[in-house]
Amino acid sequence: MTSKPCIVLGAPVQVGAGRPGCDMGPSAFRTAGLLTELRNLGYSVEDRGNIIPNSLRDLRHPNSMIKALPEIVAWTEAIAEAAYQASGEGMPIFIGGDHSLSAGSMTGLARRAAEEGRELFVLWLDSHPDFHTLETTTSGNLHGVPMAYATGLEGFEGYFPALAAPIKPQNVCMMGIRSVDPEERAALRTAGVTIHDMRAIDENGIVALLDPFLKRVAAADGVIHVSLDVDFLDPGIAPGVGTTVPGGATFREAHLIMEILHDSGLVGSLDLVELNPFLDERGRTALLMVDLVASLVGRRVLDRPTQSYRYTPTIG
Ligand code: 4U7
Ligand code: MN
Ligand code: MN
Ligand code: MN
Repeated sequence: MTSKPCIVLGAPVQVGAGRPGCDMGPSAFRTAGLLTELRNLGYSVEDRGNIIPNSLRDLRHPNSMIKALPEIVAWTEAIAEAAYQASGEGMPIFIGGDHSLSAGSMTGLARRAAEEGRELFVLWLDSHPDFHTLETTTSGNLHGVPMAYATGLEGFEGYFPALAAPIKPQNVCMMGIRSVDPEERAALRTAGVTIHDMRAIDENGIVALLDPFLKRVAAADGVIHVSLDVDFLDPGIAPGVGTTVPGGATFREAHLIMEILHDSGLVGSLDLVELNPFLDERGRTALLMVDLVASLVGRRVLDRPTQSYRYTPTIG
């Protein structure tokens, strides 16, 4: 991992999801000890508080299913700016908030990477590809569109901010996928994104799938943005999310990804999204997400707490 400071940015956006509650996500991550955990592992940490969305513009789209377009655009603009700034100073960790926040984080990070002449790669850990365009979404929930937007699919112009540098679809690796809508399937067929669905994980294991991606990133001297949606994890271990899909990643599969990523030294930024504390059970999903971050930044299995992971929050 980087010795750069970790810069924590809250983005309590929830109108991109179908049900309310994600606006409490940033608070839950902080209560679950995200900052303490990072500091205990030797990082300097700066909590920039929560991002404030830009002011709303009157935006209407012919697809009448779309919900909260002006709000999501306002969030995307503000998050993109914050991401661009923070990525010049340290390792940004975005705490959501629903997954629409990644439209902003990826836009800002892509701009930064382009300016530095560095290739940006994305590891997308999610049960969904979030590959709808504004035309194809039928639920109208805009947490289902960020990856299509960030890779430059058509139809976002005039609504979402113009991308200084769309992310190359060949630079995107998705893992854990198990819920894809027909329109997304059609778009993904031609896009050139790497998709490792849950069956691929079952059959091959994490190492065989992740290694080739990391080798490609290293060969390109690239940097990885990790976008971790809570619903990547199996609902049995991570109930605190509005879009549970059975058959998700296990505790060890998720930790192993994080441990290997740490050793690669290639990760430059992270999204933690879709946590819905209203649906959680005594904070266990928030705690698990923080535990995964610890593995990502270098805590080894042998250094895990001996007690089963029960963090008692303290102030300060
Ligand atoms: B998430 C969905 F229909 N595809 O568009 C949609 F299945 O950020 C789900 O990955 C989107 O949780 C899920 O509403 C968005 C649905
Ligand atoms: Mn390290
Ligand atoms: Mn998602
Ligand atoms: Mn999802």
